[in-house]
Amino acid sequence: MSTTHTADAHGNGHGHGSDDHGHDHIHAQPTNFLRRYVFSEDHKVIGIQFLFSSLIFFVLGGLMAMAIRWQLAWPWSPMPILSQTLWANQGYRMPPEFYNKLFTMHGTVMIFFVIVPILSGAFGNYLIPLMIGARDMAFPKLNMFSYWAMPFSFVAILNSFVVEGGSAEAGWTSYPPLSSFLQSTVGSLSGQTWWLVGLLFAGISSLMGSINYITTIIMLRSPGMRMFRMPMTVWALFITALLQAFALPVLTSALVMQLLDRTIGTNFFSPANWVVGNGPEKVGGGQTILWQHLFWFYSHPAVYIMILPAMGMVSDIISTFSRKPLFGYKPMVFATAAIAGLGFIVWGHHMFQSGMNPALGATFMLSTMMIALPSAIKVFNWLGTMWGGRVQFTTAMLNAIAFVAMFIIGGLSGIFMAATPVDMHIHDTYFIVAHIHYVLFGGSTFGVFAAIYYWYPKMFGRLMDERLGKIHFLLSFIFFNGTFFLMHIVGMHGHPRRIADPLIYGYLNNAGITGMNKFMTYSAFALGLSQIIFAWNFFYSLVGGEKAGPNPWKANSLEWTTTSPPPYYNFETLPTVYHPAYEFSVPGAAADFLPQTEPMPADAPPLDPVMA
Ligand code: HEM
Ligand SMILES: [Cu+2]
Repeated sequence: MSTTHTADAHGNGHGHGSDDHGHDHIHAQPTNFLRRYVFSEDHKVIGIQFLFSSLIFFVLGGLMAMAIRWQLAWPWSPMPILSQTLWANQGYRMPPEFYNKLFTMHGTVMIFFVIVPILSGAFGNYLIPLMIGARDMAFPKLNMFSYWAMPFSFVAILNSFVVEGGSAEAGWTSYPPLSSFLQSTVGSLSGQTWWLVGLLFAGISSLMGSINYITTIIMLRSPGMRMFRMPMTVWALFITALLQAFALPVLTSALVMQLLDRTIGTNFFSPANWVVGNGPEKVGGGQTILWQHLFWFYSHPAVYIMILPAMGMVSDIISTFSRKPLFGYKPMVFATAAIAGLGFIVWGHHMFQSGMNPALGATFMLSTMMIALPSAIKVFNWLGTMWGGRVQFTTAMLNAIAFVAMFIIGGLSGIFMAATPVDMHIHDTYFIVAHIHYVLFGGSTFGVFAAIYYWYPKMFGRLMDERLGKIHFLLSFIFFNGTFFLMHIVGMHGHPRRIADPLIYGYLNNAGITGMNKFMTYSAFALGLSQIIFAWNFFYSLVGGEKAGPNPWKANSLEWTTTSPPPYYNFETLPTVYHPAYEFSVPGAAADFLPQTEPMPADAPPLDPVMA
């Protein structure tokens, strides 16, 4: 790393500084509106573009969830708005295949258009250069393309709703033959093709992003920012980018293969001698199970793509608001890497029921259960960080604590599913839906809320309202559990997942299922409505929030050493880093925190070797 980090920033950033080293010169900020806010190459603007796009899709996915819940509580009764506009000539009743579209698109949107882009796209872009002391990503143009690949996928996914036959309805996992035979379902007309195209573009976007993150973190750290001084957020985003880069090509190939099966008549996933409907006999020769292997080889690692960044961000938030160093920083890094590594060899646990060799099933069971170890390390380290700390219950902290608590529940139900004999019983029931949501909503989504409340002042220069934030948190937490906890129980009773009308099963009529379904639906509506408080707080604070100043939470990492929002070039001079980001309550320090840019006081005890 160069010594030119003292290159002076020319006032408003015009002109080039003493730029003998690529990453340290300051480009002039474009003055043209389009180049500045639309086709921007600034990682911060791109991060915020991802943030807004994902929040819009969050609303869309949430509305679909409400429709799903309505149907489950009052099967076939008319739904507000939808029945009047779409099904007037069908007796105002939702057609059953529409239910299939709902859960398919709800899952697809929430995973590929909300959680992945918000964690990696929004926070990855926004935070990585700021936290490692860089002026931008390594490849700003590529970064711009990574955002602008998304509108193609937005168009493809939204368009799938209006094409003949409507959107895909083979589930977000899109198993053949439902997905690959044009005649198999209504939604397997062009809706499924649009689904594949949408995912392809989302994948291209992710891949460009991850190349940028990996290169940036390896190449552009500011002087003194050793790898083991990086905040956990950066570590988690780094490891996630590696996961993306290794796993995504496999999904991309599988998507292309399914696209070819559907369009030019290849037979990668079509077995021999199949007849669908009145169609001709399929020539076939392919394997439907092959799709499952390829899909889960990506999508199991992808579940960590959907939670590791949140784990990283929550680690930093918990340390800041406990005013204590993160307990066991290095073990935390290694646990993250271990989870990612193990994540690659366990995909078969999604296929226990596909008729695999029991020896293979046992292997996948054991390797899956091993993930409990690094996960437990993380949980204990979060608890250890809070233990004995002077905990400040800010909104961000409350959401972070909820993340930990809900991740514990989601992790425990994961162990049930990992055990092949138990999975026989709960496979494809609401137990699975409970698990998904404890991890993805209770975990990742509360992590996202924590991150938004925490970094909002950095992004927009103003604080969100804490009182509204706490009300939003409390209502979300209560109604989240009201919505999803009972799903474990109805699942144990055998309530199938992905079924529009559970009451066609006699055994479910007698088990109190209807009452529980109604309770969950009321909670879900309340959960959805609670988000209005969040939306209000978010938008109102943009103009009316209290001014934040550079470091409202008195945190140590580099992004807090620059203004809020940061200038175009991030830092006046590239910061020099002297220690990890967790030096809270250092004996001898003037304040209870010590920014990474300030050397340790002379009389401070040496850093704990596990920490340094
Ligand atoms: C108000 C919030 C939400 C509610 C009420 C809700 C409700 C539901 C329900 C009832 C199902 C099961 C559909 C069925 O099996 O027939 C489902 C499936 C699913 N949800 Fe959600 N959900 C919510 C938020 C989320 C979030 C935030 C995520 C991810 C970040 C998510 C991801 C999924 C996934 C992946 C599935 C599986 C879809 C499938 O089986 O193909 N959901 N949701
Ligand atoms: Cu998995």
